[in-house]
This record gives sequence, structure tokens and C-alpha cells, in this order.
Amino acid sequence: MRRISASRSLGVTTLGAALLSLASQGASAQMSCEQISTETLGVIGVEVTSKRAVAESETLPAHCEINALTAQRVGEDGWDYAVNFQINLPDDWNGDFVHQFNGGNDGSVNPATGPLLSGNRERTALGRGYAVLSSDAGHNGSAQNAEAGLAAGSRFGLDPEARSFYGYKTVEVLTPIAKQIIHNFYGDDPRYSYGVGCSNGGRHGMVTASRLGDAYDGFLVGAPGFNLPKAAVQHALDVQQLSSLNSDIQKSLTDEDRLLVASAVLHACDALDGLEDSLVSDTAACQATFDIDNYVCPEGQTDACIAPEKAEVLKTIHAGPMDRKGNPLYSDWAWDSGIAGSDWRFWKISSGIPPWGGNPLIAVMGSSSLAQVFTTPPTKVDGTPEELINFLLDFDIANDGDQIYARRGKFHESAMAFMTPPDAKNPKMKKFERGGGKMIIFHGVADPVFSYNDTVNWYNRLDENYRGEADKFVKLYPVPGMNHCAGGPATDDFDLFSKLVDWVESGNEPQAVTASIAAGNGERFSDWSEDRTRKLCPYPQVARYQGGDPESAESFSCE
Ligand SMILES: [Ca+2]
Repeated sequence: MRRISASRSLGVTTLGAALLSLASQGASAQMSCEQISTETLGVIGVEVTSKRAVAESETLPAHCEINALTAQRVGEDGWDYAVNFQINLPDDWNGDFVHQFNGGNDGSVNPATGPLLSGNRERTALGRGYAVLSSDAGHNGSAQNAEAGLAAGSRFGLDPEARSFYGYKTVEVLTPIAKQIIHNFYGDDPRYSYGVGCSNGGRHGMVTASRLGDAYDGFLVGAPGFNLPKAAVQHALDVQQLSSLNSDIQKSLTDEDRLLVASAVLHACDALDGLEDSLVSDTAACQATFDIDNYVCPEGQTDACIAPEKAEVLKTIHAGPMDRKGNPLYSDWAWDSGIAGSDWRFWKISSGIPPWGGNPLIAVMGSSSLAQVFTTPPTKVDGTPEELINFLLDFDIANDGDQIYARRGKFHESAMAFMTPPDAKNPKMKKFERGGGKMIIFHGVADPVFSYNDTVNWYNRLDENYRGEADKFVKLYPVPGMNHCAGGPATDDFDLFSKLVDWVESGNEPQAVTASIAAGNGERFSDWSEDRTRKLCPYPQVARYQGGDPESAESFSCE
């Protein structure tokens, strides 16, 4: 069994080491929450802003909630910055640590309960007795709200250092701090340390595995935005293409249009896994088989077929953005029946949120992020729905897409450099692998934000680097039909965190994982039972029907 001590991580980052060099010797017994103050906690550079003892509730155990900050500074843009964080320390501690990586632009301290991902929001690390850390990744996303409107969440991108803190520095700084707090509070180091997150949180996990290879024992990584700046260029392509169908993007593709595409995908691919169950489990075979042109309306027909201009737009979107030489700026995308999911609509077509003008998330958060964080030099954008969608419409993909690689003046790191794992193009995660670390990744095949294919290509390169044995330390679980992190016509409730822990702590390599439909996911197709279960299989295995109850995972095996 592997023990991680705080002292082992001290060499990981000079900043973190400096902050801890004068840290107090830990107490020998558990402190009480009432005792906690900046002084008694005794971690140099950390200021406790509040603490409270939280009583046991239906979902969470009794714990001490500590809110604190570190790394205070004034940015080059004149705004005050700090890393704000919350750490929750359960009275009945299981001895281990979970770093909760948050999503989106970060910018707020989400409660440190440690959601263990998938569609089940009740399943938390704090609920299981872990000490859990959450942070705002070094900026307050609402601090500039009055001035920046809808662009407030990414306005921090005008400050070079805030970009780096968002990308990777916050995790470098907070990891040793959290371990020191745990040590000082409980009188003991955490035995095992985990990182858990989806989307931008999944990105944090992969970046941390690459940069801080020996600071964590395991990562649960969902829908990783490990190439987030590239995906932001895709937003421009999506909006430009969809706007060519209708100047009001919200009317570009209707629910019926997307359902027609899903039906076409099912027509071509559903049976490839051995069972017609409105679920495409053999994703790879489907990509080789499906051709949307086979479902395009012939002249004179408008019913039960896909309009030719809509098929062209979807083909262009699925091909991904290209530079002026025709080289990919991001990735292609998998065709999947989950395109019918409402989360797909929310990201790309319409949100229904009035202050956003109803525009989709990519035209709000996505647009302001591309303008202010992921391109260099940044473009300060006004936070109105019109300005934001216009930025994407006007973005010259072919000529300016490479701004995600640009450095200039005080912006000495490119967006790709601060946002992606340093070895993203040729992944090895050497230190993590050598230290015995394990990673489980899951990705919805119908994720509208981050391309599932991009994750598969990354995994295949990792596997080449490990001569076909990357699965000894990294497993990828595709989730057919699932949208971004959860949702869509999919079995989107699964407990991969327990599999990760069992792998890290007991050496039990995860295989098939049973998934069900999350409570509250009302998007299953009409021919599914609500208690359908399916096997999720580690890539490149596929869940194939063996006979028996078509609604039960037991009728499938991973092959
Ligand atoms: Ca099927």
C-alpha cells in the first residue's frame, strides 16, 4: 500500500514549498473546529476567513468547514486576486483526501462536498468520510460583474497571472496546503489523495497528473476539457455554421431535427452491438458505418429525412475547425444518438435563459472565454448576448485560430501552455505512472462541448507510449448516448470512484461497470424501461448483447 506524506509533495512546487517552509509542526491529536484560527491552523500564507462546525445532515456527516485564502495579490489589471478555498474536515475522518476540481471558468468556491460525478448528485466524497478541498482557482468570477456583465466570469483573463492560476498554479499551491491543514487538524497525513472533476474539472485532473505526478494517488476524470482552448475555437465554428441555417441560432436546428439525426444514427448503428435498444454501444463501428448523406431528403421530400443544408452544417461541425491549410485546429466528433439530448441543445442551440437572450452556453461563457482567456492578446468583450455571439460570428477561424498558441509581452504563456497537460500531444504522465498512480476517465460519446474522439485519440497515443499497456494505469470508459458529464439518452449513473479507490488501494483492476439511468434523467427513448441497466466497458471493449433480458446489464458482456 502506498502512503503519501505531505513532505513528499513539498518538492513539487517551489511556491507551495515556500508557503510551507515555515509551517508549524502538526498537532498530535484532532483539533476541534472551535479552535481553528489562522494562528492555530498554522499554515504560513493561509488566512482563515471563517470556520464553523456543521452538524450531521441527511446527506453529509458532521464536519468542520474552513474557509480560507492564500496567494493574495493585485493583478496587472488592477483587480485584487487571491486563491479562495474551502476545506471540509469530517469528525469521523476516513483518513483520505479528495481535491474537488470545479468546472467552467471556476471563479467561485463551490461547496467542498466532493460530488463523485455521473448523474447521481447525492454521492459525495464528504459523505464517505473524506477530507474535501474546493477552490475558486485564483479569481472571483463575479468581482467585475457590474462592469463586465456576462463576460465577468472570464474577465480575469486580462491578467496573465490569473490565467496561470486558472490553468495549473492554484492546484500546485493548494495541494501541499491542503495536506498540511489535514495534518495539522488531525495530527496525521492523508493516507491516499484523489482528484475528482468533470469538464474543466476533468482538465484539472489530467493537468495535475501530468504536472504533479507524485502528489495524488488517483484521479477520476469526467468529460475532460484537456484541450479546452481548442474546444473554444470549435464554439466559433458551431455558431458560424448554425447561423448559416438561420440568423437566429436558436431556430437553426429544432428538437425534431436532432431527433431525426438520432434516428438516422440508430438506423445505421443500433444493431452493430447485437441488440436494437436505441443505444449505440459500438461507437467505433458506427463511425465507420454512418453516413448522414444516406438520410438526406431527396428532391421533393421534406418528411422523415434530413434537410440537405442541415446535413452539410452537421458534417462541418462534426469535422471540427481547420486552419487555412486545412489542418485540424481541434478534433473530429463522434456521431451518436445522444445528439437528441437537451444538454446538446443547451450548449449549442439555445439555453432558454433570459439574461443570456436565450443563447446557448457556447455563445455566452464559450465566447467570452475564447476572447478573454484563450487567445493572446486577449480581446476585452462587452458582456451582452449580442456582443458575445458576434465575437464568435466574426472570429476568423482559419487565420486566428492559432492565437491559442500565441504569447505576447506580459502574456508569456500561451493558452495551450497554461490550460493543457504539458505532455498532452504525446502523453506519458511518467511520474504519475511510476508512482503507481491510477486514473479513470469517462466521457459521454455525445458530449457537445469536448470531443469524445479527442479523448480517444489521446488515449490511443498514451497506449502506444506504453506499448499497448496504458490500461495498467489509465482506463477510459465511453458512455454511449451521454452528453456533457451527465444527461442525454444514456445510462448515466455509475460509481467509478469506488472502482478507482479499489484499484488504487487494493490493486483490483476495474473491468465492466454497471450503469443505470440517473434519477431525474427523463431523456430515455420511449422503448427503454426506466430501470434499464447497462455495462460500461473500458475502451476499446464494447458491451455486446449475449441474450436474455434486453433491459439488464447482465445480458451484455464487454468484448
Ligand atoms: Ca444497440
